[in-house]
Amino acid sequence: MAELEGLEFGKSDFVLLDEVNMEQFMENLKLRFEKGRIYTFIGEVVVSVNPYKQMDIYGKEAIEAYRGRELYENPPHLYAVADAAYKAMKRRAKDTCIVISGESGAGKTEASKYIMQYIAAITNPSQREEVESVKNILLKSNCVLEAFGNAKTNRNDNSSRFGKYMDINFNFNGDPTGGHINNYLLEKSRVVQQQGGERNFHSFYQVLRGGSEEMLRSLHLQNDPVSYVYTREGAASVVSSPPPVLQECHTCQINMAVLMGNLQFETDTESVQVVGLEVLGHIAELTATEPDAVGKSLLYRTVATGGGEVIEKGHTEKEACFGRDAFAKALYERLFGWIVGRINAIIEVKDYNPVLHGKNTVIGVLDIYGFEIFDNNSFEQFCINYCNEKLQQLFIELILRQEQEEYQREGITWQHIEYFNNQIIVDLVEQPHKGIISVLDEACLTGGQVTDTVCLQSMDTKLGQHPHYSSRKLNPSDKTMEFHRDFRIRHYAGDVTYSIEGFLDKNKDPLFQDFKRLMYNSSNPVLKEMWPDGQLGITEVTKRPLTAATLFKNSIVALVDKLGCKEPYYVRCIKPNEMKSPVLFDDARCEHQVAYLGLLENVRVRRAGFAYRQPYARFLQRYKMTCEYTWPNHLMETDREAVEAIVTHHGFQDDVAYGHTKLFVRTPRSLFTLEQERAALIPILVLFLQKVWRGAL
Ligand code: AD9
Ligand code: MG
Repeated sequence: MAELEGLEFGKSDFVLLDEVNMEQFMENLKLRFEKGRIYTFIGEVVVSVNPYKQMDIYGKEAIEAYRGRELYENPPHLYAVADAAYKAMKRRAKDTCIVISGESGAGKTEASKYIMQYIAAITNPSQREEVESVKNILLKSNCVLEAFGNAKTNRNDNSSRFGKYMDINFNFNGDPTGGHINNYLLEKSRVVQQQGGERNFHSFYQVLRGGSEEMLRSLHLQNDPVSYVYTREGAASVVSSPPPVLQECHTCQINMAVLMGNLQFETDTESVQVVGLEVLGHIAELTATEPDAVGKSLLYRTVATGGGEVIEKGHTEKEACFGRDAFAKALYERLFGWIVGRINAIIEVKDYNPVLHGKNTVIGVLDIYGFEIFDNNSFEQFCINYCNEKLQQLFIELILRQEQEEYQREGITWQHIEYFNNQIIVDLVEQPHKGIISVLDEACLTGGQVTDTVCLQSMDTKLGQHPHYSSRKLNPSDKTMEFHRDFRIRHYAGDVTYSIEGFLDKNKDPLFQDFKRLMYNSSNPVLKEMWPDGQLGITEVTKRPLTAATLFKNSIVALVDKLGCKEPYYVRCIKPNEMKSPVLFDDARCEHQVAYLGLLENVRVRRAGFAYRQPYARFLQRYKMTCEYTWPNHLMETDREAVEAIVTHHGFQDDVAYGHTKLFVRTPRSLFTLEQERAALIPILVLFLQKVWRGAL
């Protein structure tokens, strides 16, 4: 446990609190924040409070101080966790992961960048060129992904609007050999619409404001976001620290094609027409297609009749607008996926031969959108909050439940610690046939007649009794039924009311095949590559694609499985206030986060628990040289007795418990003493053995 700082900075590990209760926890957290100590341990977990100002704690000196050290040798820091994850990976050939959680604006993305920088700084001491280049790409990919995937929201000027999980692969030397990025659910609805005070993705403004005149001219763009419907909303708001201007790249071409929000439609007596043929021409040029073809895909859709006949059906004005927006969103989403794919293709580990190169180990870093409660919460918040429920469940599973179960299994006296298990909410969302996603999917499959409101009624019928679900009660004679448009989930982090409007459309996420075909037929090879499904003829498109919610659920289940088989390290981020102020500690807001993150329970489990455990035989093998009763062999009946002899010999018998098969050590310090002694003895032992070999003894 870290005790290296003076007490005027508070306790650097919550485990050291005199009493574990909310009052003391908050007092300590606040004191440390006010003293500029933004990190505090709970054992190996780091609790971080967003300082909202630049801190001078991430430089080269800090990196050196944490490099290769034990967790409790230095004050709490992200670097300590990063180093612990790295050491476990290198010394014990374990795959590890660092899970960074907390609500929007709590500092997850910044933390993930510092962790990546630390890992980059401590690896490859011999500066091998190919390793340096992998590191470079891993670090720089952040900047590109943030440009395309982050946006200003009302909570955070640089909010991640996608989830990111990055695996870094290491060779037996502990040097990075490559990596892989998984991205989760980009909030593409932002491309066409933003809430008041928010902006579209950074990339748009970077190109419009930062693109050279020549580039903008070639893209038929003006350097003013107010000129475009899709960027108008956020054009006025200035972000305090503008992200770096994007380099000119051919993706801008595609990027800008989504500025087709400026295309409008009008209905004359006969049919719907595109207003602004000039814009249409530009879009055709940018997407390397023909203006007529673009116009046609915007105004008509090809459908197969029951008899197998293929006909063209004209859109209504509303349908045309809907189709245009869906196309713009899909263009951007595919572009984003393509960029991630390109990065992966470059950083992917190639030609790795485990026989030649040893075991390939991995550190995963997860930075995924935090829990969100907005004034108006929609399908995206529903998905994001479900994801946070899943991650909380993993935390409970790994840190709270498994830990307690092991004590029970090993027969260690243990006072069970109560915590809220959010599995019930996870089930509410994802349970087959019964959960919300399943009801949504069913409604989407039923076809056109089912509206959002009808779907909500179906949810009420199925889930009305669930303790974490509520909605206005159904009453057919109730004239207010029409206004019955939202439902509420009692999440582990608080109650969120979701407006059902748009849920079905967003879940179905329809995109007319005509757009896909248009893009597949583009003479721009990059675009073509992004739209392979455009080659299907209309009669071949029979299978219903999976819905957005189901796709998301599947990806999150896979993510949790991936994390679950790694040794986890946690960073729990807290947002001190809503003002982005470096001096304000909003007690109520902070306490709420501490409560829902389960930090008090975490301290209790940790405090009652044991930091370290090892089977008797392994412990004995490693430390028998440190005790005269066990070296070179012991004469006791069991390994356990021999281990007891070592522990007593070193005087930390009060710091351990003896399980059925393992020794449990409460504080790492005891073990540290043993390790030091062992390290000091090894050279003497080597000398001794050399003499034996040489026959000198
Ligand atoms: V979201 O879920 O993506 O909306 P994050 O990722 O949790 O959110 P982020 O890391 O983007 O939050 O932090 C928000 C802002 O807080 C940053 O843009 C910084 O201005 C500020 N911040 C966060 N951490 C630090 C830090 N360690 N030092 C200085 C920080 N500023
Ligand atoms: Mg973020």
